[in-house]
Amino acid sequence: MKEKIKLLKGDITEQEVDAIVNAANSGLLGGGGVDGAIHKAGGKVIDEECKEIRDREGGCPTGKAVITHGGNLKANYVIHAVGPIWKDGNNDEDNLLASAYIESLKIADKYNLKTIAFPSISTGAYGFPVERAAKIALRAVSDYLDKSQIKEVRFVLYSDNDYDVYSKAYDEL
Ligand code: AR6
Repeated sequence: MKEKIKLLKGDITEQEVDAIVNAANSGLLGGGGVDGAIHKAGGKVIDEECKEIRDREGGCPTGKAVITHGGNLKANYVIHAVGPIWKDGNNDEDNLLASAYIESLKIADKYNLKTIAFPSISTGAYGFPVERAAKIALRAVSDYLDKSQIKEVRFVLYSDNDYDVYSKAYDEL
């Protein structure tokens, strides 16, 4: 359901939604990029709950997601999704990327969350080509929303180029 998807340019840490999604790593250790920004803005609650999940479950596999509270963020929750590291496109990268989005939305539905914001997972440090990622992300989310209680999904793009790429993919959806 494409109509429930909104694209905007901005900083995901400032979004007033039920949950923001983090582009995390399997160790849930924090890092650079959007992960670093979310851990910094949310504060120690996020670090502590990530550590609990790491101690209990050993982290989060690629293509899956876990949830913590949002700490000092406006969002009540952070869903930490782990996208694939891009190699050459022949290592299941497309499916793993779609899965990172879908698993995040499944957790949101389980927690009865209605508004969710995503960054462009895997297209920074993990090197996934953004044109290809935008098509996969929008298709996966749009299809999932056909059978979900979620009211709005925002893609919060950090650069003008990413915003343009996602806009084109949205128009072609
Ligand atoms: N709001 C929205 N988008 C942002 C923000 C922000 N505040 N900051 C960066 N981006 P990346 P990945 C964009 O590298 O490729 C981390 O170290 C950024 O411009 O954050 O999934 C993790 O710990 C890019 O378009 O995530 C992992 O080890 C997008 O977010 C690894 O990087 C994703 O870039 C994950 O790599």
